[in-house]
Amino acid sequence: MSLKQTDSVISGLIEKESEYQKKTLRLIASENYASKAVMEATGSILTNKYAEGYPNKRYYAGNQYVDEIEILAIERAKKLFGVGHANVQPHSGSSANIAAFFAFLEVGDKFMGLDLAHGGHLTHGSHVNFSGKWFKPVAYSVDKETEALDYDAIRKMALEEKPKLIICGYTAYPLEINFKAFRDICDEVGAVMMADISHIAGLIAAGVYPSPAEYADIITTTTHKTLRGPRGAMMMCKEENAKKMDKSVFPGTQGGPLEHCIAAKAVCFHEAMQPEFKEYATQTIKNAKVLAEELSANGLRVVAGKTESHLVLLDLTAKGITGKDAQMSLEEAGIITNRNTIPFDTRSPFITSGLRVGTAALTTRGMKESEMKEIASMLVKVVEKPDDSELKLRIRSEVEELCEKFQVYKE
Ligand code: DSN
Repeated sequence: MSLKQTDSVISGLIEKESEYQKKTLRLIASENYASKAVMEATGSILTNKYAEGYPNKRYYAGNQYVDEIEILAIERAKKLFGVGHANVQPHSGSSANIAAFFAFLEVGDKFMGLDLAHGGHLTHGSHVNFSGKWFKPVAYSVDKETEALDYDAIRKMALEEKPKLIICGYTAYPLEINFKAFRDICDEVGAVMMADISHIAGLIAAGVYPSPAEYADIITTTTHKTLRGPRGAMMMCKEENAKKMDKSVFPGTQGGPLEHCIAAKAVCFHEAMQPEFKEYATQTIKNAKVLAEELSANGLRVVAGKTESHLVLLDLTAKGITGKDAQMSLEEAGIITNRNTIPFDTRSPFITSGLRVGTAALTTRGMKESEMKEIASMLVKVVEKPDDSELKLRIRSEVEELCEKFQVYKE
């Protein structure tokens, strides 16, 4: 029986969400639209299979085809990112980071990560997360003036603190990361270098953003952000760390792998090797640059003054509106964003002074520079008059018109 016949309530809600995704502008930097092929694999019969263990070393019988699929996913990941070893089983970015910690650290060990308010992730040492509860985090920050990473200051902190591991790779940092500088710091203090490339994985795969492959001891990433695959994650490392990393995923922190997601990851890696993917990634960065310039020209302060990636972080302080209120007003106008702390934010992570916007999903829809200009203008109008209901209604219909021209899933 179809979903509609079995459960018309869920089916109806999915239909509504589908319409909503079509008719709104998705500027959430961590979101994208997976291809129909990726979604077909995700929704396949592979969800029926238990496959604890690794290819050719399973704890269950009947994995002949599942092994072939997982091996393909691993080999494609290795080729795509130029790494010695890959593990495609982590269920999520947080799961991958938990496994990375347990591969290299003991509970209570000290590590360094970027402050959450400065663009780091919860799993990079937040006190409400396993990383801050079970380990000893020391947070580095961006420079107060430039709002960029200050590698000298990070080095100085590392020399003083002597962490066992240093994380680079962030969720709200718009500039390029100097992975070589992190390697040098890690070598000097004897720390493990962990790169969490969740946000920038697609840009790295396409060769339009620097890669940590030759420098990092361990790399974690989600597969659904700029990489445009299924919701999930993966880990990569040099061959010498392969056993340690694999053991930490299974049996260390996970049980049965989600083979339907692993098949979808394999499809996504195949797609990411195609020339069109490089075009998409190149355009994603071009679009973000135009968006940053236009927002800035329209009076919004762009954190760090620019972007070199897919995301732009905005400081709304001068506009007298919080990130939370801006996010809500924009949502009413059909522009979907997320509030975000800015470096040295005086507001809580629930309220925030900033807004994070990204261009990956818009670029997947086929939007280019001229649409970015249009969107920047709409966004600024709403931020300047968040309570103007008529304006929000007008913008919403402009948004729908624009979305109509850029269908994601053509029938
Ligand atoms: N929640 C993701 C993001 O939006 O950046 C990170 O896990």
